[in-house]
Amino acid sequence: MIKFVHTGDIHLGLQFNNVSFDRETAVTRRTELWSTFQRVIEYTKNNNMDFLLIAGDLFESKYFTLGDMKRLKDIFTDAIDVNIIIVAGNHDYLSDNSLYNKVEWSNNVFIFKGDGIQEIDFPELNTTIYGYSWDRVEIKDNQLFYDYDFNSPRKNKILVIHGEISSNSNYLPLDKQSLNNLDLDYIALGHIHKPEIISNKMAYCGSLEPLDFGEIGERGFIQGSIEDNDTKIEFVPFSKRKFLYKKMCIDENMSYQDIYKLITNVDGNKDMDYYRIELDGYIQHDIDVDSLFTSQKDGFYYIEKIDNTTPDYDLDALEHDYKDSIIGAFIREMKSKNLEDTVTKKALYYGLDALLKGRVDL
Ligand SMILES: [Mn+2]
Repeated sequence: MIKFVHTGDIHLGLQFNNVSFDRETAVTRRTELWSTFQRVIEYTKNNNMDFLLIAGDLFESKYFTLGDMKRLKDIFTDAIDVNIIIVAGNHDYLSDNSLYNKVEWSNNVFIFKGDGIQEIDFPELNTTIYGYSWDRVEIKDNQLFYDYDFNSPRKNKILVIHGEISSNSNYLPLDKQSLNNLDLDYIALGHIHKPEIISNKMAYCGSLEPLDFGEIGERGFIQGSIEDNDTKIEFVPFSKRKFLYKKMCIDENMSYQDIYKLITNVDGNKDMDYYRIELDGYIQHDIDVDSLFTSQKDGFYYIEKIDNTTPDYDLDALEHDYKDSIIGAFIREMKSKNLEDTVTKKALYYGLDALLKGRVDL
């Protein structure tokens, strides 16, 4: 039997410029990518894994330094009994001056290089690993499988590749049926950041740590074993933090304190996770949504807001205060229609927003 961990899309070095993080949160997140990756290495050592499969986008070439690469080398050297298999993806593709070529790797590290699919043989483990490394930033046309024979005599056969299961993609389009038809025991896929077990012989590991609010929910790696051509795989949640998106519906009967408690009582791990909370519905017009969120800061590791509320006006008071102006006339006109109708009510509120504040938020 052989045992493996399949990871990828780690994006070491990422700057988090595209996320609404402040500098400190971004710097912390960068260090967490490293520490979680190091935890994976410890995991493979402690669980006597034969292979660590890294299916591309191990690092961000744009931000990675030679110092970072040496650090990676030392981490791998530390796991000398684990065979570490690396294919490059679109973010760490192998150009001539790739940092992958600038360090002396320990002999447990195998990086796929060269044109097309290559194979690395592990006779003592009765295993052949096939792989393909990107050598450019986009690959639209996939000719890789047309004339390649996966004909190794070894019992266990694995393919590691970074690409997108799709008929039309700039990121190495892969055809699920063609992959299924290959005579392989496991296909370790990278590129899609959402983990997905496609079959008992094929999976996307997903990102190891989620990278932004586009990556909601559990992240981790795939762990598997192959024995007599019987492949077993499972997803292992492993990320330090999660990104969560929570939508909360409120109404004009709720006080500041009611809404405050609703946010405070959100489920999940508030000390650890990144929360994006959306407020929807009518809100008493004198409740300050910014304050509702800033006052939560102590209770959350990270919280940000999406404010989709509509201020609820005291129509009678407004009508009285503005009885001689266009605002009073507007309220009277709209009241003569059916305010139970949500469209009419919205029209009234947008109109009041425009008249009273000189703005409309749509
Ligand atoms: Mn990626």
